[in-house]
Amino acid sequence: MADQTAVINLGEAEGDKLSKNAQKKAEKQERLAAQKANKSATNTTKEAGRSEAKKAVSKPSKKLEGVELVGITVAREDDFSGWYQQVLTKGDFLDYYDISGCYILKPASYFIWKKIQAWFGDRIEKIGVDDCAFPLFVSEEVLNREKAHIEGFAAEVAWVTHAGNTPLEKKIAIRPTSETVMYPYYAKWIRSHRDLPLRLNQWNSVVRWEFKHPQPFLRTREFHWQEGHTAHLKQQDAQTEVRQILEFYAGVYEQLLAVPVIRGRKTEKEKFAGADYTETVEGFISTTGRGIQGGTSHHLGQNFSKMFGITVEDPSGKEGEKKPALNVFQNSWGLSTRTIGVMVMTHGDDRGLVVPPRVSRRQVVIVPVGITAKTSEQDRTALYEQVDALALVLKAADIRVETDLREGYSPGWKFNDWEQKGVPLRLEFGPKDAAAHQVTTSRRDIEGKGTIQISELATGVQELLDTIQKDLYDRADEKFKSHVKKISNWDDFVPALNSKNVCLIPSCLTEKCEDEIKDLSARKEENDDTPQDERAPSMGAKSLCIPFDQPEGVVKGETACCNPQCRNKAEAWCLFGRSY
Ligand code: 87F
Repeated sequence: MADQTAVINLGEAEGDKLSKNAQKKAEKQERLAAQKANKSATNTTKEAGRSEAKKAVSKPSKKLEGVELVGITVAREDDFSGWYQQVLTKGDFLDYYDISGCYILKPASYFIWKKIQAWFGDRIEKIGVDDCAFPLFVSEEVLNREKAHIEGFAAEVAWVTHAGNTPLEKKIAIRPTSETVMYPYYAKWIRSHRDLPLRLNQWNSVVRWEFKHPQPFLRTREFHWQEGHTAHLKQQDAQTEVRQILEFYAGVYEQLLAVPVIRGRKTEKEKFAGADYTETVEGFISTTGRGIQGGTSHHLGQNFSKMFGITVEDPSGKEGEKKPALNVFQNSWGLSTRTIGVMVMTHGDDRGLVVPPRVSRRQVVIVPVGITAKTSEQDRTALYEQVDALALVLKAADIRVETDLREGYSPGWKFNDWEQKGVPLRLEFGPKDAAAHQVTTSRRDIEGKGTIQISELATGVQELLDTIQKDLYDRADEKFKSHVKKISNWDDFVPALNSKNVCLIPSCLTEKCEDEIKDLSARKEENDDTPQDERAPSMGAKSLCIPFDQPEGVVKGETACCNPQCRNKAEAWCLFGRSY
């Protein structure tokens, strides 16, 4: 058995001291984070045990009191990364793993990924994209065929070097992305223009051995995503698809996750090096004031088809006429489980997760209330039966409902438990509700309670879920919009960043200018040992995108570039910000 275990080495980083240090640091930070998360989980149990014991002494009661649930112990605004860790672990989305940068996606968060798969998968299928599965491994020789583009990424490639104790004749890479895995077969399969378009997608996981501080969902060494790779005869068809896919990505964020995004094009500096251009959806994390890339759709032009020899004969050639072969036009596009992290950071609060109804494993939980020591066994059973009946009505209407009839936990404990898990709507049902033919409602996203008549249960609940979905989006959208500052005067730029904004500035869009802006907006006095997330408030700003939706005010060849060191004229408004 042991002999069949593969050994994985870190490729290019082997001799790279700097990377090793960075890796050590990242791993130390990760260990601390995991320890912190584990400690708070252990404390929860301990404290719960203590308070349970206290209760038993001070208030003897026939009814078994539930253990006290210890909520999120740090405020979102005080310690955002501590808050994020607790919200994920206590909300049952994720657990830490003994390999730094790798995490377990528990059913509640994986359910969201499945919803994204269904929504996006349905749409790409309709436009003619098919799913498939290519191998996880790629030989060194094939990986290096993409040398120019892989160069910047080489240090992140993980390698398998052994089978058990036996060194492999040739080390094998684990895919960091599948261009090099797939494109040799595109060259083999595409023989004629009649084989086009070829449009394939994979739902898989890839490995990138990052040295930066890992963060669940946002930056992980293995991550789940979809990667689409298409080949077209006509450039225009490829370019149309790039935008179509981008719009689907925006739909995943906006319609499913209730997260607003800005659509735009990456600058030359920030685009994928193998692409002619990259389109992107960009999100915003309000607590840190940082932008976050949400998903990218690349037009690869003929860059890869030239490298991999993906050609067809020119269909415009007449009988017998020999025209030179045409290189196909290609796209690639990817969306990952980072989506879930952005969703959590957007909606979560000091009580825990807040999950939008459209993606929540449980949309509604019904908790029986008003049962006291005096309640007869018969009345209690009757109430529980009514609760079950309410659930059946909702299930019949395709609402994902659960009843919480657990014994030994008080209603208050159950409320907190479901709130921590982010269930969007709680229904309470007690003798008083029964008498009034109603249920009491409590939305996860706002304070206060309401009621729905039982005669209108299914429609009333569905309407409320739709309202919650919409309100979550509207609130996040308003927040994002209020943190996008249009700035033409450089002196206002860094103060705006420091006030947790992202900034639209007139920009010449050159790489040199971006480098200068990054430099000028970074505070350098910080000591380098500070963990990355604490250093973030002082990091330099990057360009996030050139929004498609351009405000008025930049006149090409007239308006000055915002960078004080730059003499160029502005090309467009470009969104800059500190970012993830
Ligand atoms: C890390 C290691 C090796 C990103 C990497 O965006 C290679 C790469 O090619 C690499 N990190 N990239 C760029 C990925 C481009 C592209 N691939 C298909 C996508 C979407 C899906």
